[in-house]
Amino acid sequence: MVSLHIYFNLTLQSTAQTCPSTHAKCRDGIQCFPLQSLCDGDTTYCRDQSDEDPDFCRGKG
Ligand SMILES: [Ca+2]
Repeated sequence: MVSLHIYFNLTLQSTAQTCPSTHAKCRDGIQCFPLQSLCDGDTTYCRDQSDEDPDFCRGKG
């Protein structure tokens, strides 16, 4: 399990990328989500659902 964890971290780093200006990066640092998907209840774009973070989305909409 330890080796899997290391592999996962290396994969995160090697696939790190910038997002288009119309997108923001999910908290996992890999996926990008369209800004219009922020706090819309749809978790399609971020596996970690960071675009639906309750603390961030509270007070929006
Ligand atoms: Ca969303």
